[in-house]
Amino acid sequence: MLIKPNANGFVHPVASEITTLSAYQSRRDLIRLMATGAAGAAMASWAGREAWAQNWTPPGQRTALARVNSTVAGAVTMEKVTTYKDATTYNNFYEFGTDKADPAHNAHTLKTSPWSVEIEGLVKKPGRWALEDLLKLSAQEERIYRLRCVEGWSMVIPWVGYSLSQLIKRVEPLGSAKYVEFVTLADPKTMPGVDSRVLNWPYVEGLRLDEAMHPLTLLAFGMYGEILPNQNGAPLRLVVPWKYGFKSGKSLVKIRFTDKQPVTAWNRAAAEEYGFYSNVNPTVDHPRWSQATERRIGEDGLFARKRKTLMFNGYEAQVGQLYAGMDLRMSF
Ligand SMILES: Nc1nc2c(c(=O)[nH]1)N[C@H]1C(S)=C(S)[C@@H](COP(=O)(O)O)O[C@H]1N2
Ligand SMILES: [Mo]
Repeated sequence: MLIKPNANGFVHPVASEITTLSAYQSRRDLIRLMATGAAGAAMASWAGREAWAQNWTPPGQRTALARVNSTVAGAVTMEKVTTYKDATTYNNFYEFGTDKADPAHNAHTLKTSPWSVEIEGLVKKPGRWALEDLLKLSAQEERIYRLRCVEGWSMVIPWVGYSLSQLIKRVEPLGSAKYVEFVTLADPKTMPGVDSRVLNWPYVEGLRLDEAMHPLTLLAFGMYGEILPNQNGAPLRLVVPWKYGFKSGKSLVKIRFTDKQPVTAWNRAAAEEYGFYSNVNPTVDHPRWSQATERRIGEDGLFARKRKTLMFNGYEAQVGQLYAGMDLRMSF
């Protein structure tokens, strides 16, 4: 998220460590639990490889086992995937600092096990879910989504997870439930950024129930065939590909079903700048900068050609009807 007005002032990330092999090995038990779907199986077999995280293999060059296996329309884009290094060293995760390189440097302190997610509010089956049970709830699949930040940059990332709708169906929302609120971890002991007043912690996001139920809305546990690195929102996060990146809350601890539109952290911080919907929309500018174009991370040079931003980040065919009849200038 951009606080300073210089939207296009791109700063190259400092080269910094990615999740180390030993940190990864200590989380092996989780990988085993993830080995439920085809993508999960691919993960387990990649586990022994030294260079597991350095290179993500494009679908066309994979073994049958590691084939992209998405059943959801629009879940695979044919664009060049962002390098693992860029995707794990250029992050927004303000709980670990506001600089793009901060999360990769600081997020090693995040304790992702044990972990649980509380389901509460207007549902028939509220309760606490252990991460292990969430991992087993549905087969995981790989989905290659564009992620477009409100700041004007984008990436293409192969996520691993399943549609959030699988979980929502299981907990049975009441007829009165209209919205879903997502609360993320705010632990001052492990998250140095929670001391700062840049946001009101915890970081909260929200979706309308039909948006949360849309098959493209992903509950992600991994990326690049691996468990999520801490800086990308371990052990589980949301990925809502047709909305600006900040709608995709990281390190979720609570999912609450409500009848009122949730007040989200960014909405609370600057309501004129960050609306509830925050659908990617090249025709509605942020009050301080244009949203018509974007810079793809990895293609950057100081004078890099900009890409045109697509309506709903390119997912209009899949999600456009969710907003039929709405004034997207008012409901931004
Ligand atoms: N808890 C939490 N979730 C968050 C954020 C954050 O600061 N805290 N930043 C958001 C923003 S602005 C973006 S663009 C994406 C970035 O995800 P990535 O670092 O995996 O690319 O995470 C989103 N989720
Ligand atoms: Mo963002």
